[in-house]
Amino acid sequence: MQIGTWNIEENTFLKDKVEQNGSRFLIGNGYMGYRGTLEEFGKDELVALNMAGLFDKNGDLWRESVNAPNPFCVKVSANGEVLSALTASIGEHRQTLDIQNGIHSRKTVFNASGAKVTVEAERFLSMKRENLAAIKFSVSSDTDTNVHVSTCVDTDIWNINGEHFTVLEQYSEADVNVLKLQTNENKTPICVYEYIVGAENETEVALKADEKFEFVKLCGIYWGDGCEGSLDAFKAIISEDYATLLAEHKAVWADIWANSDVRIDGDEEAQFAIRYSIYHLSSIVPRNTDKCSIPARGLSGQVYKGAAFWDTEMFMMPFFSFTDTTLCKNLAKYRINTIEGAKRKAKEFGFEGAFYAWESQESGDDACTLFNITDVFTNRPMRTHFKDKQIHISADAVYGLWEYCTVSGDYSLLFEGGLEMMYQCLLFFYSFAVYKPLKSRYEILDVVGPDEYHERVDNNAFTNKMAAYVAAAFDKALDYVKNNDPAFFAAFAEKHDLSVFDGFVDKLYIPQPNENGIIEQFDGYFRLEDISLAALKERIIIPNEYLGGGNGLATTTRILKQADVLMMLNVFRSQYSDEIKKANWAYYEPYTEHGSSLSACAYGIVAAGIGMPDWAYKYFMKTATVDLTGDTKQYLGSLYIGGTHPAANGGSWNAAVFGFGGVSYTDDALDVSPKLPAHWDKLSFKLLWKGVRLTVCATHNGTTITADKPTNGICVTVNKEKYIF
Ligand code: IFM
Repeated sequence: MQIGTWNIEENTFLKDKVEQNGSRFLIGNGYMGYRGTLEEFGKDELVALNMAGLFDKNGDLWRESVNAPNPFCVKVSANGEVLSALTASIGEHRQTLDIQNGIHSRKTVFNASGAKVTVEAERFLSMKRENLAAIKFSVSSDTDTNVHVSTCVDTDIWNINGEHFTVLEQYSEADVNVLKLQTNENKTPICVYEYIVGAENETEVALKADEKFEFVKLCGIYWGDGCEGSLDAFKAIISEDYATLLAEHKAVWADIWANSDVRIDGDEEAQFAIRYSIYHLSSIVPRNTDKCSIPARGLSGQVYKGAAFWDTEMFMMPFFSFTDTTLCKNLAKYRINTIEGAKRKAKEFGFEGAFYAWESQESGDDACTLFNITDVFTNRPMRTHFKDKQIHISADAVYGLWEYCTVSGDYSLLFEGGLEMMYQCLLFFYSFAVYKPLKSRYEILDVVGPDEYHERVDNNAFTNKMAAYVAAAFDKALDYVKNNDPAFFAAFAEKHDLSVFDGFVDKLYIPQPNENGIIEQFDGYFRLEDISLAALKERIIIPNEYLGGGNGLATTTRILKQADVLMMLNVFRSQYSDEIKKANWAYYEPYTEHGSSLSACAYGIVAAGIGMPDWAYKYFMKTATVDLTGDTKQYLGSLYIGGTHPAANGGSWNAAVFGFGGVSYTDDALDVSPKLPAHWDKLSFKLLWKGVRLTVCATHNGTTITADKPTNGICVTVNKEKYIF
């Protein structure tokens, strides 16, 4: 694969890369994502138009996001020979993703019965009109050739857990082919429209040498309430020509880059990697709704059921809160909108308040099953405790909301269910915690922390610290509401007995550094077998065997799947000294498998802060190139987990900006203390802080910050010194 300034390119066709390239060359517009497959491919090549926020359950199979019919299906044959990259002889091949403009293109020259037949295609999912999928397709040949081109909206598509729609109607109306479907479980309508300019669904062309046959296809995809009046909406779209639709799509991308680009001078590889991460985040974030969040595998398919995890709040939302307040607010609102599901879950497990879904779909009910992994030895489902014990999810949801308020300075969500949501989450932690009278403290027992290999542990440092965060954030939110809307506060205090939390946070046990400065990941961690990762791996009998849970090889050892204490030191980086960070980094790093793409960024950010630029760079690049190299676990047990890695994409922005950019903040002050790797000449990025867009430009000689409007006295410091604009 070649990497250019703004694009990636594959110059040979390799069958065994089809699956990986499907994720690498993904395009998306937040409403839908389309995998980077070729037009002649089908379900065996994992073609998917994955819909954001639309879910379906087939029988007893896992409930997952819906893949819509494939609008980009085009098949070509020349002189009777099928031109497919999978079977035909190929002279030249190029597949390109232009990340500046969100455009996928391909050019393949086939050797077909003595003729060289060139197939070219360019496609995009419109950023301007979220229902539009557009493709321009052409065929040319060096000799006179009879070509047959066939295009359709393919309903025979890839699904992981069974089929999700039935076709109700198919007809044509005024040059538009109409396809009406509905999902199986909730009977949600889906409408797909196809409009072709310059061809029919089946076209025979007697192609003259060096002539080009070209057509454009515009498809409209709508679901749910969006189907209402959608044919008229689609007709308005197709009244514009392809060039206009493409130009307006590119204009939106230009705005996205203007507000979010990170510039790294002196390191082309890092420059591309950070932009590629931003490209992915921007392609998959819901743009016009607060009814869904970002799935853990983005819009690259149905892996992880299309559900949102803590990945959104803890890894991706920082990017959005500092670059696009509207998008970030929608993500925060999504958790408020799904609180009823979280309350049902708390009740189901015997607690009060709101226990958010580990795998959250549209209602907030948990899509995670109690048996989430299949054991490779027995082929039986394994009991895992992600759903019932990974309780930090409720604190992560609060973190997303409260950090949005802090960074944007917009507290309106508190009055739109946000304060209630924070209260319900605090109530959940309060009801979950156990008071130990002999120790005079609350403890949080029997949980799973970020490191999923160690289940049912007591006093996981990250979880306890996050619970304390919820209490502190709730207090601040209450203060804000009290000061700004006393009547709202009075009604809230009337409804809820706030005194129940008295003393909770003061008596909540937060694991502290020991005499060596190390914070124990959970009670008893230090007593586990001290083994190296390499030695543990030698014990593996079957590749992909699951290392955690009841019988996993890592369970009785100190080997951890992903950053846990380091995640805590990253999130609360201003609360711990460099000495503590150094000691814990050195202690935990050798034990960390980085078996999750969520792990590397925490190590990178902390390393940058404590003056370990080489390590920081290594972990930054690891996180920023995850979807470029495709170098991640594809299976957990026998569960397929391939696709894109939005949390790592967010993690790379965090590592660049919080790590090398040295950005940290408190409720009312922002500090920028850059620590650039030696080989970088310059790092510059945008930060939307309290409604003012700042441009930070850091070199080895100093840092400048400019603002796009009067700052009204917002407090910004550089290396902790007051910065005057
Ligand atoms: O949320 C993560 C989790 O921390 C590790 N396993 C994969 C999940 C989805 O990315």
